[in-house]
Amino acid sequence: TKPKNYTLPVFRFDEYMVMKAKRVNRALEEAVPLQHPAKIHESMRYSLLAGGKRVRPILCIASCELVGGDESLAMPMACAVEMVHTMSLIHDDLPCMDDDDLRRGKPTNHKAFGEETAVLAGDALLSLAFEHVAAKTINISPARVVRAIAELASAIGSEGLVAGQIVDICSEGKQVDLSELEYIHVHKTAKLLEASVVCGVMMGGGSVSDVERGRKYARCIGLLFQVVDDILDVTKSSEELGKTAGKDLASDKATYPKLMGLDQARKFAADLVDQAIEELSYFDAAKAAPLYHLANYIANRQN
Ligand code: GRG
Repeated sequence: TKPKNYTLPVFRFDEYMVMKAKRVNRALEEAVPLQHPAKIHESMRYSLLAGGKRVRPILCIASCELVGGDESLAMPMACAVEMVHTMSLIHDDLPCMDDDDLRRGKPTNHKAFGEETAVLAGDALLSLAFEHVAAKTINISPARVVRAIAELASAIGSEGLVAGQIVDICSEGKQVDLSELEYIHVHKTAKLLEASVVCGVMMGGGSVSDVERGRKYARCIGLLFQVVDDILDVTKSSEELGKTAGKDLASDKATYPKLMGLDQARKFAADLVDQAIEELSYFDAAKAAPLYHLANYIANRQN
């Protein structure tokens, strides 16, 4: 039993995020040196080192620490999930996909380097992600590393991100119901967040049940991430327009607020946070603190 005057140690989440993001940025910088051929490496670095919240690598590290692993065990995998995330953004922005001009506050990769280079930079980052995990992970059994690599690969391919993207593309201009919307988001967004957590637990030496508990937590925050994105789209554009109905309530794109109403979408988000936090109750509270705060951070983020 705890002494009467016992209080949980204060966890400084903001400091944790800044510190982890700095270390991830340093590791990413080292992982992609500016070497020959300069054009492709400049293009890879341009998008990879362009900022971003680094939610996925920090989730990976926090999940490794959740089961008692040191940050260094998860760092190669943390870099890999950010490389995959960045390449998916580069390809998503291409003229043949979303045709976007801006990303992370800068011109998109194809605007800065041209389409051919942007496609290749994405391909090279995807390939480097797997090379990096396989070559740089030390002090972890090869069987564990192979399991994590399989987990990451399955989150990306035709049962993961690519599946979400193709269903999203095919649904353009059509009526999308809640179950199809959920399919798109689970695959486009939640799968990589799930792999970040699951691979982090694996790198930290977690048991099979630790992995499955981590997965349940990640599934909640993965969906939460997108519900919040949809809510932000509505509320932000409402603020910008000074109107009550935002851009996405008026546009054709299916979103949670559009399909279930803003209040219900907010309630859905709150339920997902509660569920995510519930999944952490089995773990040591101090070790689970970063993941607890990360769930709240995802729920309350403003961008
Ligand atoms: C993965 C092989 C492969 C191909 C790509 C284009 C594509 C297939 C998939 C699209 C995936 C996509 C762009 C999903 C959206 C994910 C998302 C919520 C992005 C925003 O993430 P944040 O807010 O962004 O974490 P920052 O910039 O902070 O990292």
